[in-house]
Amino acid sequence: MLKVKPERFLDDLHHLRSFGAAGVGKGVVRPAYSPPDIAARQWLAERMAEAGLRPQFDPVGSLFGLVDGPSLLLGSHSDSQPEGGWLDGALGVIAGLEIARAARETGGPPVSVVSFQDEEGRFGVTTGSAIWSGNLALEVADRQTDRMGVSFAEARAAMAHLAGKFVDPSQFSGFMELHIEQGPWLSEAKEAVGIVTDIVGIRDMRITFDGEQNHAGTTPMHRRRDAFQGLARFNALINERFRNVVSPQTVWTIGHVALHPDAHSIVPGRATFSMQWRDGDTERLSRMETVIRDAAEEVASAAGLGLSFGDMLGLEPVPMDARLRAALCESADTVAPGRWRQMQSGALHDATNVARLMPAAMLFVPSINGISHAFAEDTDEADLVTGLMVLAGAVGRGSV
Ligand code: HGY
Ligand code: MN
Ligand code: MN
Repeated sequence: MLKVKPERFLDDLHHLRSFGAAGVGKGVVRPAYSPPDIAARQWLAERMAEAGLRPQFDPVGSLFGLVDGPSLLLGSHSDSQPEGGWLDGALGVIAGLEIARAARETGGPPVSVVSFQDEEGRFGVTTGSAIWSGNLALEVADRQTDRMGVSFAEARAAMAHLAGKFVDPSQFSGFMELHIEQGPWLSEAKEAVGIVTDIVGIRDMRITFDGEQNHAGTTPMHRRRDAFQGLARFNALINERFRNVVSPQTVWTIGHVALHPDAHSIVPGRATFSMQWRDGDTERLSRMETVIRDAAEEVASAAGLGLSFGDMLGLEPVPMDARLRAALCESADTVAPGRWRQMQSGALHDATNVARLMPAAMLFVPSINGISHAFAEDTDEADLVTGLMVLAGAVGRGSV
């Protein structure tokens, strides 16, 4: 077993939270390319160098800490949601750093580390690793915009002074990512670890209804072309039509809505919103897309609204690599006997993209009350250390 140092790991994890610390509890606001995100990546690069790793930023700001020659890659991401917690992504990066450091100190196997950029999708879905893996073309990524209309190309320019070349993935023999579960199952069962069997797929696009902006006091109801009313009808229609398509695992979310001009006394002239859906079955994801496009077209035509769809971004469902998964299961059985399970991931992760390039696997630790993507996200420190130990055990087995 590699001799990792749990206190050093926890100290680094708490230090990383100081970049963008916000809200009550252990909240973080560190969206991709924000000043705290860039500062955190520069601090991580220093910690990597201190650990004897060679830091390298790629053209989109993903940060690698490399050893020379072939190695295993560990990591996750260090950007956060607009309101996030201290562990989503950060846990996997700092665990990777601690294991790479311990491996160098104690003559363990060669381990490199990565913190991918924009996993949280300010500009889409797992942007940095999607580009690195070839799942997303850089030109397509560059034209994506965030909620405020800033383009990916503009945002990544803020890291241009740090950027090097894309890292050659052929030097890595495999990728493992430790993450919080972000769901309730481990916490409810009082279990310590989940070994991921597969990660669901996702589709994500922006939809816009264009109506007629007008006075909210003088425009009779029958003359309005109210873009928000179009969105409301669309939402009711897809909820109704999905009934015959979805499974209990399927989820869909309209998480961002922008009304123009966004004022109490103006009939909205435009409604732009995010439409995201996730499932473990590609066929079902496609059937849902048909429902969405048909419903939007029907609503637009019935209400006299303009309609446009943005680029549809997506990732396919992926199974985790059997060999790496078996190493994680063996390690979990040693570190936390009787307190672990195998489970599907309903959240997306960089491992989905990296699986295109090399064998990839993941493990989870519990999220207290199943909460994340919120300031209240947290995990008992004993569980964080258990996750570190299980990952270190799998790396140290030699079979990976
Ligand atoms: O949205 C996701 O599943 C991930 O946390 N970015
Ligand atoms: Mn994450
Ligand atoms: Mn997340």
